This record gives sequence, C-alpha cells and structure tokens, in this order.
Amino acid sequence: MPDIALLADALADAESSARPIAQLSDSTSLSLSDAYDVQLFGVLRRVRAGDPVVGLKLGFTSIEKARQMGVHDVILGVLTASRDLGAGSSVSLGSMIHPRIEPELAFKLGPDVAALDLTDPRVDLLDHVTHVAAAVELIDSRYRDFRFTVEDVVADNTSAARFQVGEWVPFDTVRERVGDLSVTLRASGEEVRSGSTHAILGDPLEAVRAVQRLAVRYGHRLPASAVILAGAATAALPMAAATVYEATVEGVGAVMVQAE
Ligand code: OOG
Repeated sequence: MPDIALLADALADAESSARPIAQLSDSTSLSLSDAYDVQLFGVLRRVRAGDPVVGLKLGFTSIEKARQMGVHDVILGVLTASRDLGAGSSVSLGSMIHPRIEPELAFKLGPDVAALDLTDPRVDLLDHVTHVAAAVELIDSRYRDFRFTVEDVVADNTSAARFQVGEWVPFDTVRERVGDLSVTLRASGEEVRSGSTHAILGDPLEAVRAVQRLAVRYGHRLPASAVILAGAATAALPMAAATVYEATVEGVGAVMVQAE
C-alpha cells in the first residue's frame, strides 16, 4: 500500500517551495484510486487550514490537449478558494514551477448543489447550472519537466494552480449555443491559441455530466454554488512574465490575467 500522506506531503512541499519533484510513479506503484486518495488527502489538509473547496475542474477534456499530454482519460481535480485570482488580479510566476495557461469555460451551479444526492439517477447536474463565464486556468505540474502518468497528475490535483473566472452570464442565454463557441487566448494582444468549445468533449455540457460521474466514483463533494472548470478548449501555453493574457469565449465574455 502506498503511503498516501507521505505522497501528499511531497506534492504539497513541491507546490509551496515551487521546486519540482520526480514523478511519484517512478518509485511507487499507484492505482488511479490511490491517486485520487492522495489528491483528496492534500485537498482536505488545505480545507482544514482554512482554504475551502469552491469547485471542481476537469482535465484532458480536449482531444488536442489529451494528445499533447499523451493520455486519454478525463480526470477530476479540486479548486480551493486561495487559488482563485479574483477579478483583475495579477499573478507572480515565481510562486509556481513552470506555469501554463489555458482558456476555458466555467459553469456555476446553484446554491442547493451541496445537498444533492449525485448518485440518484434522477439527479442531473445540468439542471443545476445557473451561469457560465469565460475563464482561464493556470496549471503547474509539480513534476519535473511537466511529465507524468495519469496517476501522477491525478495525485497532483490535475496540475491545478490558479484560476480566474470572468463575469457570469445566465446559462439560459447561451445554453443552445454553448457547444460551438469560438475561444481565443491572447498574450499581450497577440492571438496565441484559438479553438472552439466543441473541443471540450464535443460539447462542454458533457463536462458537467463527467463531473457528476467522476464525483460519484471518487467521492468528491460539491460545495454550494460550485464553480466547474470544464477543461481546456486548446493546448496549454507556457506563461511568460510581464505579459497580459486574455481569454475570450464568443458570446460569453472575456477574462484577463497579468503575469508578473
Ligand atoms: C493536467 C491538467 C489538464 C485540462 O484542462 O486539460 C487540464 C495537465 O495537463 O497538467 O487542466
């Protein structure tokens, strides 16, 4: 049996010191379920230290992204309050190891979702989506060279590092079109990534379904008014200092991050 606490400690230290470590799978045999245990252990410790869970995120929902990383499975990670950059905020790249940025679509769920029984087949999380927004996720693998197995990256909370969500718009106003909206990422004004929400599992509404399915499987809970990051719509972009990044989702909005 792997020592879950020890592995979670190694990842937490790598994150707080911004120094990468070797892949856990180099020295430990980890099942996917062990990896989710390591992830949850790390998250629960943060929660106990006063950093509450505010949402969940998916990884590898984009075919391009999955190809970039050489994996096939959709994975689930946890967003906590301290990783939310907040509106208009800047981020110091020195606090991370080798951050990359991804333009994403975010969903907001209703205040009642914490009480939902996600295992009940009559419960459809999509009925509880209230808003959508353009978002960016900053990912930062705690592993050397940004290389990992699926188990490694799950243990590392799916590389979650920071995120920022733009202005929320009511879900009803975009629901019919949400499956094919253009997504762009600009770096100091220059377009560096472009794609469509179609790249997110063929339809980002599938991401909400995937969150429900994986949350049930791995025992993740949804907080009230949870944010869901549906996963990247394009390949990730390595970040550079002194750069303003702006992600736009057609008909939804835009969100900006200033990297220092
Ligand atoms: C894993 C996280 C990927 C996404 O949107 O696909 C992710 C990684 O590539 O480090 O968040």
